[in-house]
Amino acid sequence: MDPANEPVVDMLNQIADILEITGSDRFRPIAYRRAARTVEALPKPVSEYVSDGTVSQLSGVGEAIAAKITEFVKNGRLEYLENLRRGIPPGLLELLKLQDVGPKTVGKLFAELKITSIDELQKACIEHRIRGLKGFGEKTEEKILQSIAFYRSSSARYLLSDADAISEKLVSYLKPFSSKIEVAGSLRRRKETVGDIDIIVSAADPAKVMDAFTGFGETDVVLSKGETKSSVKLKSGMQVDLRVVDESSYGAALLYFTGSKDHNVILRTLSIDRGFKLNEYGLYRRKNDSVEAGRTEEEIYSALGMDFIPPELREARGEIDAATNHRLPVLVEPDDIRGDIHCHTDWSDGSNSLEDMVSAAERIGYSFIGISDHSRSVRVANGLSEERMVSQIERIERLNKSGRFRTRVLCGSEVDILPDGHLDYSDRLLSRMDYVIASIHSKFNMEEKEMTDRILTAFSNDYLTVFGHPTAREIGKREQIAFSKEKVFSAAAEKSVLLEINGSPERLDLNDSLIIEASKYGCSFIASTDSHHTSSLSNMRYAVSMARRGWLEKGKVANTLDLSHFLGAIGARR
Ligand code: DGT
Ligand code: CA
Ligand code: CA
Ligand code: ZN
Repeated sequence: MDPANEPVVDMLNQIADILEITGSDRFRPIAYRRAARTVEALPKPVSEYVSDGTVSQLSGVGEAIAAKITEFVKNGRLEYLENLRRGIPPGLLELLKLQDVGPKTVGKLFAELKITSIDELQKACIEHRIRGLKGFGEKTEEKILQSIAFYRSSSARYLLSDADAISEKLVSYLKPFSSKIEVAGSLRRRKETVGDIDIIVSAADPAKVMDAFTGFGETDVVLSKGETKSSVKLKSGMQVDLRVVDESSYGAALLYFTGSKDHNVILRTLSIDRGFKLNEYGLYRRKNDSVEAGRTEEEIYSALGMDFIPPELREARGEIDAATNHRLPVLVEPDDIRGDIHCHTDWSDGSNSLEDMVSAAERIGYSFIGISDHSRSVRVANGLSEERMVSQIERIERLNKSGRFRTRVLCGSEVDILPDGHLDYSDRLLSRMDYVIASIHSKFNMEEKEMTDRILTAFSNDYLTVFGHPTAREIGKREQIAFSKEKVFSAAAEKSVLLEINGSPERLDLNDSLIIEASKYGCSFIASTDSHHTSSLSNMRYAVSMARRGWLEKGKVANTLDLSHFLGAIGARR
């Protein structure tokens, strides 16, 4: 989605949510959601359609909704929505953030039990008052309690991509005041979610940096302001800590505040064993307190007899031993990636045409791009019937023959793994594709044994190339599906099914710890973006971050191969 359209999409969906909660109308919520989907898929900011007066001609956007979009774009607010919001208790909208709790459920909980907040809902579950409602049972109470626990454990953290966006803005804003500046903390380690942002700066005039920092346009509250450390809370709710340090201590501070805490603890102990003392100011000889190192991280690691440890590995998972024995992996890098084979186009639920997608891939410099639209069962995503799939295959063959693009177009599909484990297309059709990504998009709640069988059945299809977003989790929204890691990962290794590292910011699936686990079974991986828009092709960096946190070298990531070897690698599976 064009980022400028996000507030408009949220606004339309929120109107639909409130209308559905109050149950005042059956059809208007559907209309608002349809309009939201249209705006989501627009190739440019909706404000441009407002300016040239074409907004009411967009599909699913009638005069009434067009007027609301126009008011919202012009004023940044919408009177109608504000009235709707005033008409319900504010806590009801937060209830919607719980997994498996939709507007109809919220409406019912409010109408029948007067529940207006997560706390009240929790209490009602514990007191078994939910099971008395029509259509609800003991199971529902358990599930709601789980959703509440999950929501509370994840809501205080932010997506890596959101933290990236704001920190990049902040760093370039502070750069003119700094001689050195870098992001530290979990964000520098590329952790999948970030609690707060940490920034380290050296500057000729520290007071000036601090003033600039606390005056940043997106600051909501200044939590503290000092000579060496300040903290602010941004309008998005995110907290940022800024530390100004002397250049002679810059490396030591960066090392300390990059963490992780567990990594630091081991480093400090090891420093003591070697006759040093390590803190955020430097590495000192214990016998006379003289400075051994501090300007750069490299210098400190090297004084301790270690190779430089990439931030993504600093999680106390054996990296310190590996660095001491000069056995750190040579991690895969963004530049190693030669292509992306998980991309959707407007043939299914993507926003851009096939040709636009290919030309965006060509601009990145990829040698190949794979088109993998949804299969027929995914109706909400406009999945391709077998006939449409055949015409897409033929279209791609013609496109390759035409020589219009230097980037080779591969034709695949993201095929649903149906509840019984069968794939959503006939083998005859699958045999005509360059590759097949098989993913789960339905019945996420199966018990572990049933889900494991479902996946293993899918793996028994020889056309399957990639297991897409293997755990199906969405960060903060949907938990991982349950399956036996041992059975699924060993089957993937045996049948040479590639495990996807999906770089879509809310998925990051597999994540670092599962990559490490799967590696123990000898699995190979493929990094991809699951792009629904040309602009999301750049999310490859998140897939690479997860791969790096998962200790992967380039040799374990299939799409670092050049085209002919890559074709060999996926063709070998036929
Ligand atoms: P987060 O913000 O929860 O995503 O995770 P971090 O790792 O960014 O943690 P944060 O912001 O609390 O602190 C940044 C780094 O500072 C942390 O990774 C290690 C270092 N640090 C903070 N407090 C301590 C501490 O008490 N002991 C040690 N050894 N290191 C600390
Ligand atoms: Ca942090
Ligand atoms: Ca912090
Ligand atoms: Zn998918």
